[in-house]
Amino acid sequence: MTKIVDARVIVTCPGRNFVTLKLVTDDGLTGVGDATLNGRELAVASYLTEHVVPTLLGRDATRIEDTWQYLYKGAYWRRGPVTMSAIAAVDTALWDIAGKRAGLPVHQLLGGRSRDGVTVYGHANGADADELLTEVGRFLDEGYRAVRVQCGVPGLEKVYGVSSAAIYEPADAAVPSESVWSTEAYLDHVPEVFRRIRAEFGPGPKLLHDVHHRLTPIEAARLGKSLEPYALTWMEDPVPAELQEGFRLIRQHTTTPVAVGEVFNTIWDCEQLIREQLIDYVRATVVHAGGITHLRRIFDLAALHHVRSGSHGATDLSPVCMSAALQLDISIPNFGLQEYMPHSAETDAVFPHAYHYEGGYLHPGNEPGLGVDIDEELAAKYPYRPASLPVNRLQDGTLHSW
Ligand code: GCO
Ligand code: MG
Repeated sequence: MTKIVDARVIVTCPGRNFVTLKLVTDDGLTGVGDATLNGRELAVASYLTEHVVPTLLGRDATRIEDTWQYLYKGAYWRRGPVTMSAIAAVDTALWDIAGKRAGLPVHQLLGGRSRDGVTVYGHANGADADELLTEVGRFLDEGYRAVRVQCGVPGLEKVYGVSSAAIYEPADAAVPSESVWSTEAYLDHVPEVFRRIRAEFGPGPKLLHDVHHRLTPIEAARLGKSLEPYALTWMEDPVPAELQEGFRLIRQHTTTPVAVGEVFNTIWDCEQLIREQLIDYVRATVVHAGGITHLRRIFDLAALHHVRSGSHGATDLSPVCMSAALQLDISIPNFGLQEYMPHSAETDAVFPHAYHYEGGYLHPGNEPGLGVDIDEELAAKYPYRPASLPVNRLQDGTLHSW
């Protein structure tokens, strides 16, 4: 038995907000877990501080599964992003400790490497197709094999995923900023953008596109069909996914592969999607889907149904989450792709990590545990700043999905 003797919840804002749990054991090991929920950070911090930390002190740090069950079943109120991010932070920190105790990287505890490196996709975006083409070219020159492509739409001032900032940051204001959306303008524009990209770069690069939950199933079916000639690797979040059977309609109409899952918190959010083979990639993440223990369960179910992983890896997930995701990515049999948006230099300094990018791949490194830490002294220099995700309205003012 190795007791947890300290548990600290660290909120820091090195350019953007992150919540991190750090556990300390009586034999002097430490473990970290990401608990960041973009725009709702303090809810998870408080859930951890007020309700979870008191139950952790004195617990056996080697009982990872039991602790997961204790926090999930013990709360009585199951699921939801706040609960599952808090559980994820504890679970991730315990895996980190387990790896350090064994002197092995966590992927060795998960069965070892199934591949040499983790193929990642980068984000190319442009205000118009010309700018976008230059960006796609830049990513391919940097060795990326897969690129997510987002383009401005004529007539719309702001579009999800399109920004001139070096570090993409949608949580841009304390009170949500607003943008205006037109499905008609979007559906009219996107196929031409992909036609130009394929014409310029040929069939080689994997191309992805994020719809960000903005369409209905029949609209998504139309988009998927119109993109078939350009052989996308995936069309992401075509519709909001609360109604899992809504994906059947998309499936009946198009062979464009579908990816979904960045807002999922448990296996129950995608059980039908996976079981009925309504999707091709499940994009749940360590931090929002209950940690390494639960995400592994989701990926194992997915493997039975020809669904591959495609984990979310936006900059609002900390390097702690990325380190944990890479341990899974490198080890599971049904890995697909990993999203990768480099963090700012300030963030990287607060979270020193072993993973590194090379030629289209991320490599988790071979440090014992997750291979990441938080510099608490440096973190303390960046106090929390309120920041919210934007909202989106139709042209008549109706609130739409962002
Ligand atoms: C992605 C995502 C993100 C989210 C963000 C919300 O595919 O990378 O859609 O950009 O919008 O993580 O906090
Ligand atoms: Mg997305």
